[in-house]
Amino acid sequence: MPTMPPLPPLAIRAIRARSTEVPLTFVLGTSKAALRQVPLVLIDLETEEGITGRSYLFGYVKASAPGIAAIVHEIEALTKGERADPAALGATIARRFGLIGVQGIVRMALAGFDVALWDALAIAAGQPLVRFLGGEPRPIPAYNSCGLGLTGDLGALAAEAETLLGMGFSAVKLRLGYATLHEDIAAVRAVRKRIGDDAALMVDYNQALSLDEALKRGGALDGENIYWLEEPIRHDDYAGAAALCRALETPVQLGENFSLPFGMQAALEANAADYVMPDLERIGGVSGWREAAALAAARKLPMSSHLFPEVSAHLLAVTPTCHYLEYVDWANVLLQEPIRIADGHALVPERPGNGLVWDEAAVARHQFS
Ligand code: SMN
Ligand code: MG
Repeated sequence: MPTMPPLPPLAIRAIRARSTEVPLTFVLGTSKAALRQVPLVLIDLETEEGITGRSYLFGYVKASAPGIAAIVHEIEALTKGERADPAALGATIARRFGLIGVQGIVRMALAGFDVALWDALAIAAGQPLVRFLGGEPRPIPAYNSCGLGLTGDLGALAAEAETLLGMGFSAVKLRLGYATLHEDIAAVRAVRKRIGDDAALMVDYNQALSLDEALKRGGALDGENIYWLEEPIRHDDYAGAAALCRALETPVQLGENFSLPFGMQAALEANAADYVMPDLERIGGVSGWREAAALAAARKLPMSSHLFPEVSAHLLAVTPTCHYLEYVDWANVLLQEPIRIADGHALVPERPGNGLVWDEAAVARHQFS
C-alpha cells in the first residue's frame, strides 16, 4: 500500500441515510434468488467545514435497508462532533457494537460510514480518492456482471451476453447452479458460442453445490475455458474450497462473503481461494479494503472487487495484486456521473473524492424511507 498524507482536519456534523429501491436493467437470476430491483441505502456525511462525504450500501433485501439506516443513525449519535479519523472512529464503533457483534447489517453500516468518511477527507484534500490513498488514476480491467442469470431460454441468454459485451467489455460473468451439470454446460456453451473464444467468461454458483457435486461439475468445467469458478460451495466451507483449489484447473474465486479482514485472513490461511474478491461493505469499507489488499499482496493473490464499482475502481488502483473490477450498473440511475467504461476497463474519475454525486430528482423518485 502506498503511504498517505496526514488527514485534513474535519469534524462530523450530521449523517443522513436514505433508503431507495432501484429497478435493474438486467435481471440478476442467481441460484439463490432472482433480483429485479435492489435496495440501496444512500449515506451523506456532513462535516462542520461544509464538506459532504458520500457512499451507498446494498441491502440485499428491501426490509434490511431501513435497518441499516437505523444503525447509521446510531453511528451518527456516537461520532457527532468527533474528528474525522477513520481508524479512531472505526475502533469506537466496534467497541459500541461489540455486544451485538460487528457483523451483518451493523458491519455494513460501519462500512458505509467509513467510505463516506474517506470521501469527505479526499474532497477536503482536493484529490480523487485514489490519489489521496497514494496512487494514480488508471484504467482498471472490468467485466460486465449485469444479467446472465439462470434461465430456461438459452437463445435469450446468448443474446444478453452479446449485449453486455457490446457495452465496452471483453469479459462477462454467467450465473450457474442449474438442476443438472448438463444444463450448466449448455448455458456455458450457448454463451461461449455467441461471445467467441477471446472473451473471458467467469461463472458464479452462489454457493449452490455440495463439495462432491462441485468436484464433479468443476471437473467438467475445466474443459470449457472458464476464467474463474466463483463460490461453488457454502462460502464458509474453507476446507472444501481448499480441496477444490487443489483438484481443479479452473481458479476458484471467493470473497464477497469475507466478513472484515480477519474473515478473509481465515480463508487465506486455509488456502481456500486461488483468487479473492472482497466486497466493499462486508470487508469494512476503504479501511477494511486496505487491510485486505495487504493480505492478498502478501500471498500474491489476484484481488478483484464485488459490486460498488464507483469506489472499488479507486481502491483497485492502489491494490498491489489488482485483478478485475466487477461492473454493475445498479446505482447509475441515482448518480449524476456514473462510472465510465472504455475498452474493457473502468475509468477512475479525476474529480475530488470517490466521485459519487446523487441525482437528487432521481433519488426522490426511488426513495421509500
Ligand atoms: C451477486 C451479487 C449481488 C447479489 C447477489 C449475487 C453475485 C456476484 O454473487 O458476485 O455478482
Ligand atoms: Mg458472486
